[in-house]
Amino acid sequence: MSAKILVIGANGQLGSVLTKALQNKFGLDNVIASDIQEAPNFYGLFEVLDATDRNQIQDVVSKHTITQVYHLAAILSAKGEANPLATWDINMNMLFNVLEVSRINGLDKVFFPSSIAVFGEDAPWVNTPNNAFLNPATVYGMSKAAGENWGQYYFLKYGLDVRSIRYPGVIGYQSMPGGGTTDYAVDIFHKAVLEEEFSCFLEEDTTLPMIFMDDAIRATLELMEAPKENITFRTSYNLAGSSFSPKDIVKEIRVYYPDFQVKYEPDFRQEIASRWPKSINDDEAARDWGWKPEYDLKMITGTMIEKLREHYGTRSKKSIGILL
Ligand code: AKB
Repeated sequence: MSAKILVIGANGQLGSVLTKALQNKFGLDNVIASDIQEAPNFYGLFEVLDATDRNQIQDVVSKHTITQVYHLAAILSAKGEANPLATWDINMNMLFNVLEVSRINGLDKVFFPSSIAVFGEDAPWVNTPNNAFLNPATVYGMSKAAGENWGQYYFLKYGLDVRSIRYPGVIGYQSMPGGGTTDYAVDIFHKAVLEEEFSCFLEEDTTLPMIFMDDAIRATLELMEAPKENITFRTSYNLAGSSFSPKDIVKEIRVYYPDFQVKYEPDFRQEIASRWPKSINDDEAARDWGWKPEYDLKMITGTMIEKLREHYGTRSKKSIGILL
């Protein structure tokens, strides 16, 4: 039987791009996108779905004879701190609903995104290993660490094939992030191309693990394609792209926009970022399913600027560089 895929959280930063990639791979009729409201100009099959309601997930799974779920809906690290108990409730209940519906309906595979937010002060900050101690300091990080263990539990107890990646901050031109601590790293490119000053909510030398959207999508598809017996981590896989700070990005952007201005106005998100790793060791992902990132900061910067110039239709006189 061919795969019938349900994407939950299809309007999000990762979900919107992953949905297109899945449509290309499995065919338009085999991917059902869902979110709490339909995105404008969405192309394909869409269901309005509130994942905190288990019956709604069950109805969509039955209606479309779903065989795989990619559950991407979550409240992220920064937004989650505004209402910790509600964040825990929503993130955990959505996951329980997905796991239970998947178990009851005998689904083939489930994808659950985790995050570098699972790490806290007691994990090594550099080259953080897959099995480092997890003591997250945000509710989002706590919900991801707990979620990883629930995924493993459903695999061990029920044989449900749950797979997971710990994403770094994702940088892409296709969509905007919302509510995360790494969001600045997308916003900064938009401001550069629009030739506006950028106000950065992190300090200039805050190095964090990041990954380009195309790498993040490829990693997800590669993990989900890998033979079941290769998956030795049933909690989640570390995933590295490239690590850099706001200052590093600004330096690369100034190759194209020498007058680009940034002011640093750190807020509560600085404290979140300060407890996250600076770089990630992803040897297990490389070993088990052949993971290898392609994009470094130079390539990310070049691609972001090229694509955002196309998007905004700007060809600034002040900017220089290979893309003009
Ligand atoms: C966030 O900043 O909360 C997310 C993440 C790293 O999981 N982008």
